Formats: sequence, structure tokens, C-alpha cells
Amino acid sequence: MKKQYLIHILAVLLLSVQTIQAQEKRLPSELEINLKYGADRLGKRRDVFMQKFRENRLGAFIHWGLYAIPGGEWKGKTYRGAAEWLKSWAKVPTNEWLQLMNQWNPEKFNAKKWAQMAKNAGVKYVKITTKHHEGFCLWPSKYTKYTVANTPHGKDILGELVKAYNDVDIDVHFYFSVLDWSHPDWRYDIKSKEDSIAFQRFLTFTDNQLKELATRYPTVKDFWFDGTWDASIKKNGWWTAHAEHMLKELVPGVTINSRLRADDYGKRHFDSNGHLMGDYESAYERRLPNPIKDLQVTKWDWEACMTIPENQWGYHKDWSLSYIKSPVEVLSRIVHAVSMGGNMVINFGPQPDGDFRPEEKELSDFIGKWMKKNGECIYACDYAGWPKQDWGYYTRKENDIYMIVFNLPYSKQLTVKTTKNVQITEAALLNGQQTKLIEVACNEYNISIPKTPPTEPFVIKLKIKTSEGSANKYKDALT
Ligand code: JFZ
Repeated sequence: MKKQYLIHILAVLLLSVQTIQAQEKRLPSELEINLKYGADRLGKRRDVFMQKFRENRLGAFIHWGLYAIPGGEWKGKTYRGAAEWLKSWAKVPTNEWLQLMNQWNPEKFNAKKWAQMAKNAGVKYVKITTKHHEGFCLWPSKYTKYTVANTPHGKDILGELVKAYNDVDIDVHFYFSVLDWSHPDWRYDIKSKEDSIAFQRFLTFTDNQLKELATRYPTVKDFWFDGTWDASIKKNGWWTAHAEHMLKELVPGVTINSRLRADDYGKRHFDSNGHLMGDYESAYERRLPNPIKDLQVTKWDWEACMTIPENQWGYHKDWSLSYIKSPVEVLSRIVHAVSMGGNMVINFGPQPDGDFRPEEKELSDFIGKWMKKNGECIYACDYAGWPKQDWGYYTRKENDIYMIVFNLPYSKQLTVKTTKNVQITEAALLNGQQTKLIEVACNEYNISIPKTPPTEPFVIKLKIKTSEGSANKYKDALT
């Protein structure tokens, strides 16, 4: 009797352990919804193309279109909003807006000069607006009349740029706005049978343009989609998955941002199961993740983009209306992004004459000079995994850890906290100046900087050693 009782208890216990185990194993799949148009993959892409995208780290954005001509001013009135949205701010009728094509004659445009400028700035890739919301195409598209071909200038701007950038070994990425104010079949929402028919025509038109871009310019490395936030697109999640797959078949290795995608339920960027769609997250627009709280971003690839004024992507005549970031601020955002495993893209809005405004030239010069001296802490670098300190940011390339110092403490002592079993063996500035390295506690060091440190943000390179299971020479305090 007693024995039977015991066996019974044991059996119940065993069964419940089994069910718990089984439940634990089944949990993720059972909780997940079946999605036709969800994420294609879990985790980061590990192929060489994605690796190149990631290692590039620093890019430039070019926003150039008809909006550069009015530059934020319409019929004598200046609008403070983003210049590339002027048509919308000033409520300009589509026909009238597209008349600007008659003034598209950028006489100073020189693709080679643009490429040289990007090269000098140290950027490894350039994202070009092939077509922004206004619908004007920087390439001679067969599928619309609103293109560079039908302007006084007449030349294939995009084609010249792709060639010039590629000639100096810079990757070209295509920005493409699905939203198209010039097209009669575009819909913000689908509310009737007619809407649905028109929008299907619009999606075919978009497919044609995308195929055209992919085949005319086969060296394109990336498509960065925009203008996909409306209900019409959210109700056609299938198309976003289709567009991504179509481009991946046409251009081997091409990368695609998350902003394109919507799943079966219209959920964007991350699908209804919480998995990133596309190859990298592209929601960091004019903002950055928090280096202490938002560490989950290090689990996926991501790219941030920023404007130099508060919010001007296209050329705006009057930058005095906005706060303009200083070159060091721009630099700190580049470093901030890389320190969290992301890429940073700095935006340029060329003038209607095809030249760049002086402020952009100066900034580009500053970044370029800094990158020439310190680029090794940016290119191919990643999240270091060490707790963030107030003096600046860490980046990492295998066993080299870089400290990028933006805020010098009065003490001129920089605190460094490593992780378990990691020892620092050397610390020196990239410019050769020496530092004093003092181990102050378990996994904690002080690094004293030279008496006359550089006047701009500087980089200290640390050599580290990992010793698995070595005896800990520090005793925890007994409290
Ligand atoms: C879009 C455009 O409307 C804008 O003109 C510019 O081209 C920019 C790069 O992209 O603006 C957005 C798009 C998405 C967000 C914010 C602004 N977002 O996800 O936060």
C-alpha cells in the first residue's frame, strides 16, 4: 500500500516534470502566430554582403529633388517644416509642383566632385533619393513622365552618381519612396473596390520602377524604402514581402530596410511575433537608442540617419530657422551609433545648382579629417559589451577596445569597467600619446590622460587579455 502510494507520487512528479519540460520546449512556437508575410529569418544575416553593409558603418544620405528649387519658400512665404515636404505645407497642386521640372538645370552638378567629397568625408556608402514623395525620378524612368529626362538638364543624374561613387569604391544605396504624390493611382487607404483596383495598378507601377532600378543599376547594394506608413500599404503586407523577395532575386546580396515591411496584420518593422522584418532596423531617424536602457538593439543590425539642422532633409534656403548641429555633435552621434552596433548616415541636401552649401562642405571636411586619424574605431567596429561611462563611448574590433572620449572629467582620470575575466594590458592614444593605466579594483581601471590631450574628441586604444577561470585576486567586501 505504502509502496504503491510512493510510486503514484513519483509517477505524478515525473509526469509533471515532463509536461513542464515539454511546455518549455513548445512555448515559443505555440505562442507564435502563423504569418505568411512575417520575418523571413530570425537573427542577423551572416553573409558577406550584410557583413559589408555592417562594416561600412558610416554613410551619407543625399536628398535631392525638385524641392531643392524652392528651398522651403513658396510664393514669398517661408515654411519652417522639412523642405522636401513643401508641396504639402504650402498645399501646392500636383500639376503646379511638377512644373518645377522646367527649372531643373543644375549647372554645377559634377558627379565626380560629389564622389570625391564623399570619399574625403570617409563615408563608405551613399544613400540617394531615387524618388521622394513628390514623384520626380532622378533616373529616366520609362514608367512616368516626371523624370530628369524631361527637364532642361536632361541627364541621368542617378546613373552618373552610381558610376562616380563606384569608381571611388563607395557603395550606392537607393532610397525609394513608395508613396508618390504625382501618381493618380496612389491611395492613402483602400475604402472601395475602385481604390483597390487603382492601388493594385499602383503596385504594378512600383514593381516596374523597382525592377527598372535593379536592372539599370545592378551595382546597387541596398534599397531603403520610405513612404510605407499609410493604411493602403498596411492592408497590402503581401506586397511588401513580395517587393523584398523580388529585389533579392534581381540583385544578389542586396540589403533591404525594415521600413518597407508590413505583415499579415499590418504590423510594421517587427512582425506580430516580434521578429524584425527586412535585414536591418531603420526606425532610428533623427534619434538614437539609449546606451544604457536600449541594449536590445545590439541583437539586430540597424542603421540610423540624421539631419544637420533639426529636421531638413532637402535643401532649405534658410538654415537660421533651425538649430544646427555642431561638427562635434554630429561626430558624437556617429560614435554613439557604432558603440551600439549600428550604422550612421549623415544627410546632405544639395542646392538646386548642383553644388553643396558651405556648411555641409565644412562639416564633411571635419568628419573626413577626424576619420582619417581615428577611423579604425569606427569601420568594422561593434558594440563592446562594457558598461557605458560618462566620458564617452566604447567600440570594439575583436580584442581591441576603443574609448572615444568626448567629455573630459576634471580629474583627467577615465574610469573603465571591464567584464569578468578581462584584463587590460595596454592603453595608448591613437595619436601615440601614452597614458597611465592603474587597476583600482576587480574589473575596474583608471586611465590617466596626457597633460595636454588633443583639443578634439580623441581615441584611446586598449589591448585586452581574457583569462578564463583565473583566480580572483580581489575579495568581495563582507557587509
Ligand atoms: C521620411 C520622409 O518623409 C522624410 O522626408 C525623409 O526622407 C526621411 C528620411 O524619411 O520621414 C520619416 C520617416 C519615418 C520616420 C520619421 C520620418 N520614423 O519612422 O520615425
